[in-house]
Amino acid sequence: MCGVCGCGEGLNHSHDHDHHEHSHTHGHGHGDDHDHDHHHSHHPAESPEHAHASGLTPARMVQIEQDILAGNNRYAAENRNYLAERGILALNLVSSPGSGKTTLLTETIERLKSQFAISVIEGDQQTARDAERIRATGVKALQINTGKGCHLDAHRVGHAFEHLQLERHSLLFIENVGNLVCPAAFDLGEAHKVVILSVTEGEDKPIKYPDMFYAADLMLLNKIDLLPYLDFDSEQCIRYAKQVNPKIKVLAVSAKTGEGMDGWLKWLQAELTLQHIEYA
Ligand SMILES: Nc1nc2c(ncn2[C@@H]2O[C@H](COP(=O)(O)OP(=O)(O)OP(=O)(O)O)[C@@H](O)[C@H]2O)c(=O)[nH]1
Ligand SMILES: [Mg+2]
Repeated sequence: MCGVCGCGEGLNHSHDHDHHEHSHTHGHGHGDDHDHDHHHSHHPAESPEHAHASGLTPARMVQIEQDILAGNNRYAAENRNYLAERGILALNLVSSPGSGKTTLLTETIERLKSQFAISVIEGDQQTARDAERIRATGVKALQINTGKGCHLDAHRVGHAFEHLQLERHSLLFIENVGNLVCPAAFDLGEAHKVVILSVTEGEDKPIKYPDMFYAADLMLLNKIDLLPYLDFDSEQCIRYAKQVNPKIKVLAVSAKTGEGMDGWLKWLQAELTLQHIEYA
């Protein structure tokens, strides 16, 4: 199970390795379309096998949760170094299912692909549908299927870096599993978490799922083309988001009509400039 929320990661999670420090070729046994040598070494306590719930005291569960997150943080630090050494900007896109992450990505890629090298890591419980949607734009994408898992973790994302053979000075999008809870706790080594909230979800989501909005630096309020048909209160939603995270930046967009995309692209370009990733 996932040691953070108890929602089931690891029930089907057959890591086929032991826990000694070693470089390795790694098969996750999840249907990922990769199996490659990797820059990570293994850390003890990084695997969900450590989180069998049955018969454990609450104190032991808390310890397990802390161990899992500490293990993840070590991999995330390795990922961050890997990205920094190569001048790669990585963004972790998080949201509930169906908010429009993949649609926003394909629209963004179409607008930027002639200017920057772009790669995408797609996290979903099942299917390679999103990676196929991304590949249709002509950029490299790797699907990670998490099975029962409810979030991407830094270890698996690190493997994906090598499989994708990320270009120096490029842009990497990581689309996380649709889930407003667990991905908040798992640092992947990204520069920023970007939370996408669609207007069909209700304006109260930032206060109901505060960890995610606290962890994100940018909130994209998507599907604004639907506002005329809804009683969604955008201003209240933004107030709630800033109540949880006063520093969060908010941009309203429609991935469908393209409204607001300029603001998002401007934000991206500022971040790319910070990483010294210049236009081609
Ligand atoms: N009206 C409208 N529909 C949108 C917009 N963006 C996405 N959609 C639709 O929303 C649905 C879900 O979009 P996806 O891009 O698959 O959402 P997702 O967040 O990637 O979904 P998961 O990966 O399953 O979590 C699709 O039917 C899209 O066409 C938008 O801006 N406006
Ligand atoms: Mg998607």
